[in-house]
Amino acid sequence: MRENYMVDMERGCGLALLLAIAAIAAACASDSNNICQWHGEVPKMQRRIIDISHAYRHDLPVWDSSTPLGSPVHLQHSFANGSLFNLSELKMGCHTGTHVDAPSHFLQEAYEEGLDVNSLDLEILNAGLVLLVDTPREENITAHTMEKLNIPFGVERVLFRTLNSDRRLMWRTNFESSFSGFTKDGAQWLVDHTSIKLVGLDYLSVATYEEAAETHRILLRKGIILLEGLDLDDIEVGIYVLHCLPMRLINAEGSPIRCILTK
Ligand SMILES: *[C@@H]1O[C@H](CO)[C@@H](O)[C@H](O)[C@H]1NC(C)=O
Ligand SMILES: *[C@@H]1O[C@H](CO)[C@@H](O)[C@H](O)[C@H]1NC(C)=O
Ligand SMILES: CC(=O)N[C@H]1CO[C@H](CO)[C@@H](O)[C@@H]1O
Repeated sequence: MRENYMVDMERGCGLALLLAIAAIAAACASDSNNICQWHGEVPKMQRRIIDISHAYRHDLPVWDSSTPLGSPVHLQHSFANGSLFNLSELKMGCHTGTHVDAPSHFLQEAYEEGLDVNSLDLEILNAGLVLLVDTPREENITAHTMEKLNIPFGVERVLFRTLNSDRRLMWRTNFESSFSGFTKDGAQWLVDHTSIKLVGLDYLSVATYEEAAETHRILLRKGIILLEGLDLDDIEVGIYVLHCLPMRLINAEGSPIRCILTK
């Protein structure tokens, strides 16, 4: 089972709150005009966090490669080198592991317009409702599949869990080109019949290997944000709040991204 854990906001913020309350109390004590009227309860907030990002493990599969990732972190300065600190360099592809695609990944005009990862809309990536669905395992995500899934109009973010999760493809060291994803007609159907602005899938591409370029173009042309390489294991189908933050990489057509769900 995946590691689900509870975050007790009260505990994390306890010290900060105490300090704030002490400061308010001090201000109030010396306040003759009585501006300190706040007597509310300290709010309690408890929510479950589900991490849907893969760790950058050394055995993570890499697109079109039979060699897994290895370590992307390389020590440059260390105690062994007479330095007073350890300092590493990060070196990996922008589309490694759990990542996001920007329109400039497949569209020349988007590249020219500067539609890099830094231009992606955080309103869509962050703090919005998302629907997790299971796709029929016997087919790729075609127009027919999309029709069957019957995603209500108005839903803007959808994570599609496919056969890839059953096959545990993100846990294999070899790249597997027979992974499930959107076909061209599936992408076209999504663009024509839904209000979806963000699509997430459980392998390194939202589009099938064979139709990768054209399918990406159909989705990216409409400004749909594509999350790839998500870890959707052991999560109940349903509605969650999605929180994703890419790096602000200028000119990059993709970025590693940390995505979590809250319930
Ligand atoms: C710091 O560098 C030393 C080598 O000098 C190494 O053994 C150690 O693992 C490094 N620690 C971290 C956290 O990178
Ligand atoms: C999806 O398409 C790929 C080709 O890109 C194919 O290898 C795979 O078998 C298809 N999956 C299903 C479930 O039909
Ligand atoms: C001169 C020296 O000690 N070089 C080392 C600096 O640190 C790197 C990474 O730990 C080593 O590979 C070098 O041998």
